Amino acid sequence: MTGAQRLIVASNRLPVTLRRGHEGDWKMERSSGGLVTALEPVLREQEGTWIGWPGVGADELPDVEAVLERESGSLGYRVRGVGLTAQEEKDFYLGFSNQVVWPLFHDFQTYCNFDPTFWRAYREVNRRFAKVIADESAAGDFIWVHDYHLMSVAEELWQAGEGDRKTGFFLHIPFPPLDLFLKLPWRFTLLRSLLHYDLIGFQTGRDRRNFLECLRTLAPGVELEGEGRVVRARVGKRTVRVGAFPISIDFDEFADEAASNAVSERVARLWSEFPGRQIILGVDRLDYSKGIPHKLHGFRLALHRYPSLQERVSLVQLVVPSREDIPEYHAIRTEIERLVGRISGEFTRPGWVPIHYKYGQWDRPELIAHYRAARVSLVTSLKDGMNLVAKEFSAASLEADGVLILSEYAGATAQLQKDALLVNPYDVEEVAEAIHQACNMKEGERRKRMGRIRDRLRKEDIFWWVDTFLKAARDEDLGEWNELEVYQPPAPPGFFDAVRD
Ligand code: GDG
Repeated sequence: MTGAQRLIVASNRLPVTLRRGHEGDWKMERSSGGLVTALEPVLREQEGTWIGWPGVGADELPDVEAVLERESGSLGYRVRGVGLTAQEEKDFYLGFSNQVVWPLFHDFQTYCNFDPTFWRAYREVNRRFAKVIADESAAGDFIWVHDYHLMSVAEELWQAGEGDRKTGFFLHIPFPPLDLFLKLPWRFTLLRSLLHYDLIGFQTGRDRRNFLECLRTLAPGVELEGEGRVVRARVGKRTVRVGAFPISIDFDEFADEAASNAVSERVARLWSEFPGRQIILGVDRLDYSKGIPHKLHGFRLALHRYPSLQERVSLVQLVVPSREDIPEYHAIRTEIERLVGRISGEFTRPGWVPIHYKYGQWDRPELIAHYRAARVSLVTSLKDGMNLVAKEFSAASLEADGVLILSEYAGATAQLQKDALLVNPYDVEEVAEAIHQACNMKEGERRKRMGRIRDRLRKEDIFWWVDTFLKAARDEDLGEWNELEVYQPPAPPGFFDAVRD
């Protein structure tokens, strides 16, 4: 990006949340996380702005603007709020975003509620975001829009006569295959909306392939040019870049924190709670896409098939509350708790509990202590944009002796396929086998595999991700973007030779 260009970031949530205190004053909480850590320095350097919902109603926004303005000083970049009415929170956020796009894009078509009111609210809120962006930016600024809540913002900007901004969009969740995308009543409009961005970024080659397949089928005459990580799609007179950029974490920060005294003390405490036992760890938001019941079924089968695991390993499953107002999230919680009860009833003995299920939220040192104390991390997502938990566990595995069991449907699989133990979470026997293999893996092999995972993640961290995306937006020549890994489950060697003549 050249000197005069500024970076404007838009995401559903701002990195600061405001709540009214008892005396009617505004209390502000800053959220952390890899994305914020990576974007803040760029925003400071470019005198940029972050635009998003600060967690307040549309009617409260005028009050809040002054607080945000003040806060901008201490943050080193501007923050601008977009307010949502209670109805919009229902229809735009819980409705279209989380009961249409989220389930559909994670292949849960039967959980979708295609209510047209949700769609109208989505367009309206996207329009409002576009207005604030227009107000905050000038021609030539680069607008980086994040995630599935805001897919129509660039089109709204253009409709408002502000189409001279350069825009990029990054989808943090998967993009669905054609047959699923076709279920969406607003499929053409949404696809066209995305084409208003100059760069569309996905997590993996899988998502990019799905998107391009939708484009080829639904936008006749589209021409694709190039191969590899970033390609060009021409539709009529418009050319759009389409790329795959696997998001990551601040690896060094995680590793340093894992080595800190605060974390080391907690690790010692955890180990003393599980004397002589291996911890298998699950950390998931309570979401049907994370495959928590599948993980529990796999663990149960492993205990049955391999009795030597009993009393030797415990599954610690941390579940973080999420979207509690949506019925499917209640149902999945009930199912998980029923399964945990069943497995505990079947296997628990004096002095050993097979599953430690915890529902809540943990501060960062406690979370990192769990990562570091665990021998195995078990990720069984049924579909996942990336899955940062897998990367955080690996960064915290300081002695490089942890084993990562990873669902082949997590985006992280494309990068980590050689060294993680991959499972199809629908294959309960495969999950059980992987658990057995991980718990019995010799130290040398564990170190080799985890060492390579850590080397890779140290290089391809969150700062690499930001740089890569911004470079893909501005590079004239896309020639150097040739490499792209995709994951395809390999058939055993010679498997199809046995097909009859
Ligand atoms: C979406 C996509 C994609 C969780 N519990 C606690 C806590 N966490 C933090 C973890 C991790 C994050 O939340 C979860 O990230 P994931 O990537 O696993 O999953 P989603 O929330 O579904 O995120 C996903 C991601 O966006 C980024 O693009 O990878 O595929 O679905 O960072 O550490 N943090 C703390 N306490 C907790 O209790 N402190």
